[in-house]
Amino acid sequence: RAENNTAITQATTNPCTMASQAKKSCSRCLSSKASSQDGKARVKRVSIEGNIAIGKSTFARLLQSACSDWEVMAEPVSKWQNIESETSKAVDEPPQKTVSNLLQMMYQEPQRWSYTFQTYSCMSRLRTQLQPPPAHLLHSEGTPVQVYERSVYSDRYIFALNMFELGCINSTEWAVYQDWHTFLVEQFGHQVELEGIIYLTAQPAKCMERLEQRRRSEEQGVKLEYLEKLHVQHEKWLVEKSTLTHFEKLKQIPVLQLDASAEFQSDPEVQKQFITKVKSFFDAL
Ligand code: UDP
Ligand code: D5M
Ligand code: MG
Repeated sequence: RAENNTAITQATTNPCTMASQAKKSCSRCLSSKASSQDGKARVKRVSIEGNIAIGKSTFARLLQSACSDWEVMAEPVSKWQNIESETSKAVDEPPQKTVSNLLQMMYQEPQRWSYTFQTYSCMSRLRTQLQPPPAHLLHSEGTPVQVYERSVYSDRYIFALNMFELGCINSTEWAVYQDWHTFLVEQFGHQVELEGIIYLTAQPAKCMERLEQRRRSEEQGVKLEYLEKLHVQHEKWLVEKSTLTHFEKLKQIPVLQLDASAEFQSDPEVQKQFITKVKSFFDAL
């Protein structure tokens, strides 16, 4: 147990952004594609994947402000940090409210809480991926895209798999997890499919630097070794394609790899390059 615990706890000058300061589709985002009657089917779905603290949320905000045809759904970290439960001791007494922080519980006692965490994070990602696109995307004349910060796929093929390999999820939990994950993803079918993945890459040391800079209290014990393991999982899944996956279309999904080690948060030039690449990627999906 101690060993397992250690493993874990050890606006710019770009044309898109300028146009979107008024949150309109910029001319470069208006594609020649005719506005289909079935707007919902036309909205592309793309996830942003990458290691902890690589800059996914920062990148997501950049996309959100770059073009009104792009709608970003953030990862619900605050939900995992604030789980409300109610207990009543007697019928005539008001229920007592308790708030627990599942993210912290998982980092502090991974063998006890990793499986529970996976059930909750996957459920919240399913919920996010099942949300219908906002109306303005349905009526867009450009290339409307719904962008998610991570997905039900990274939950399984990055985190849950890693937890299993570290021994924080036992083989029974892993079998149960895989069974319900496959069942749910297959049941929801097209509704949770992705058309593309943006993979942000950087060396784990860079992620460590950013993680320390962010100072999220639950992650204070995270070690470089853990980020290195997650990095390998991402590479196996998205670059080498050697991860054994269970959904037919997952291996064929186009992946746009971007080098996130550059200071894209503050460098308008890098932002401009990123947006240009993302736009071409979205147009080609
Ligand atoms: N960050 C940075 N430069 C960048 C991108 C991000 O310094 O080019 C910082 C950001 O301000 C934050 C930390 O890196 O303090 C982690 O970023 P974020 O929360 O976006 O990462 P995520 O965990 O969502 O991938
Ligand atoms: O990810 C938010 C935080 O949540 C970070 O500490 C990783 C953790 N996380 C996210 N999904 C999972 C799963 N499925 N298992 C375990 N831990 C997870 P960030 O990269 O900071 O946006
Ligand atoms: Mg984030």
